[in-house]
Amino acid sequence: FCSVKTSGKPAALDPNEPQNTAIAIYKFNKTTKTKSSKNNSPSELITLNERPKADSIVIRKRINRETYTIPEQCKDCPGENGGGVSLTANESKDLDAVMKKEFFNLRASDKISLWRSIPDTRHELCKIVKYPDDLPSASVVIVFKNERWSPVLRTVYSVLNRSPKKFLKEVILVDDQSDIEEMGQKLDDYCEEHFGELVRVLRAPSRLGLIKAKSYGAKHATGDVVVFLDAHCEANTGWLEPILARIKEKRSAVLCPSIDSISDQNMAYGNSGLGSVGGFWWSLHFQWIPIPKRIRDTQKSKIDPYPSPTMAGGLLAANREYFFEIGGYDEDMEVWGGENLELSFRTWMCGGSLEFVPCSRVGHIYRPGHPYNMTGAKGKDDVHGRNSMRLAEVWMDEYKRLYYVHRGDLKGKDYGDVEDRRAIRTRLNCHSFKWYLENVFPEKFIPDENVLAYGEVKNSNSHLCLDTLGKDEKGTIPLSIYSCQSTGSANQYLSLTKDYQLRREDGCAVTSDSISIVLINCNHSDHNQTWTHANNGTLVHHTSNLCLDVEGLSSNDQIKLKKCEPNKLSQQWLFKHYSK
Ligand code: UD2
Ligand code: MN
Repeated sequence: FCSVKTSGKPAALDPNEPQNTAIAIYKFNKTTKTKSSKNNSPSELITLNERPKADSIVIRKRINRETYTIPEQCKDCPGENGGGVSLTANESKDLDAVMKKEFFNLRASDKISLWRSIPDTRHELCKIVKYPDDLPSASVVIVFKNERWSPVLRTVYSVLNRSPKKFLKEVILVDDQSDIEEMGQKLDDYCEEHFGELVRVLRAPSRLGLIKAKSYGAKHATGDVVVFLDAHCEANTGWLEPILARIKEKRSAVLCPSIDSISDQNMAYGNSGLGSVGGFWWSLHFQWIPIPKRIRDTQKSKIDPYPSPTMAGGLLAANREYFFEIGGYDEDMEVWGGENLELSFRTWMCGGSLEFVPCSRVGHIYRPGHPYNMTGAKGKDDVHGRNSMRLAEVWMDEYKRLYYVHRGDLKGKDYGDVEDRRAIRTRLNCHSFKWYLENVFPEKFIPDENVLAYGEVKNSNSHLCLDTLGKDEKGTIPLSIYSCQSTGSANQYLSLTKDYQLRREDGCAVTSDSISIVLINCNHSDHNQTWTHANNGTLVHHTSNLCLDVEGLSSNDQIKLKKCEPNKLSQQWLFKHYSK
């Protein structure tokens, strides 16, 4: 089918321009139908033959923002007050297929009102703060690729209905070439009818990937502050004012609301508390960590914004001009990943600050996968790898070596041109990454600095090395053995610290049964985590007084503790590097 909107004039970007319409042509070719399309549920998939042009933004009837009224909430609907939703047996039919495709429970989401109530998860103190009347205005930019109707519209409603009208300039939806019919013309029509000028829908000229799509949205924004949200969020009561107030106070503060969780299983809204900051793994993945005491100590009140070394990436706000002054996003990063650490490092290194705002709360559906293709033109199937390589090469100085410990395979690979990005460092006279580590993130463990020994740990009498066998960095993981990889491998890279931890990044070796070894979260006060590397080569676990021993073991086995015997070759170990 085909739907055409016409106007005498090309689209104008200026929302103050009193034009009502712009050309937007969509030709849809139905090619696939999913099962659920039979009962007219919003799961129909189509292939779009031709996209509307980049700037064919639908400028709508000038509905005065004052005429937008908050719809009544549906008191008896499922999911109210942030509750989880249960499905009937019939509704749960083929739910697995839905979960596999969407990576969250779309059926549950579709049962919930687009404008539902959620618990106010703010700390009590937040509720009595009085914010100034003259805060800067905000443009909320929401990018989406293959996101579904109900979570996207619920994001929009939550923003419109929980932001003071006078501070909300606009909501900009950027469609990054979604393959979902309802997110085309139907979305435009719905927004036009319900929100008027408050919500603009932009169509990406080509698949941009989330990083460029955010940039694209921000470039079209007109508010003083740009706020990015993912397209499956719910903004909570009073979420906007504390952000705007802090930016008014400090122009160079890049701010993140506290991210509450919305269950991917049943859409229950959960309070994530006040306890975290962002960190990173040397593999350049994001990590949540508890707020270090050093940071807590700087807060006068526990509801004050507090510094965080990094951000998760999705939910953030910045003075719009400042955001572009410090370099916006790296537009050669593709699809997904890396931009959050890049912006975090850059903000800190170039004179700004990255802060979490406890009184601003926004829920987000964490999904275990992506409902879109993750292939980039340059980064192919490893867009995170290439994006991270760009950020390491530009921002991490000599510490990029630690990324390449994880990604030795990327060494020498093409990561595109980064001269423009390096020019930002020169232009803004930014600090070094070493400065960042020392001043912004002193808790970050550097595996090869200030330690007794590091690198692969080889048994003297065999070709076997200690190895984490590719297990994730998070949680408890067994410590095993595997043939030594002469080219180096992050799985075999351990450190012996000056306070006697045998560790791999944040995982420290312990035993619970005096036989097998696991890596658990490092804790300096846990004596179970201390080891001695004796002159005879043994690795002695302090509390059990037993030694690591490969006797009788082969590749892939978990390493064992045995009674220490001097001169027993299977108990003798050699680190690749010893500090002088
Ligand atoms: C997290 C961030 C996300 C981004 C990402 C790293 C949170 C809550 N989310 O991943 O914002 O920083 O880490 O890059 O911190 N999208 C597009 N085009 C694409 C791909 C995605 O527009 O090609 C949209 C997508 O529909 C969604 C947003 O970008 O609205 C973020 O994607 P996600 O939700 O899949 O990312 P997430 O939460 O896993
Ligand atoms: Mn997300």
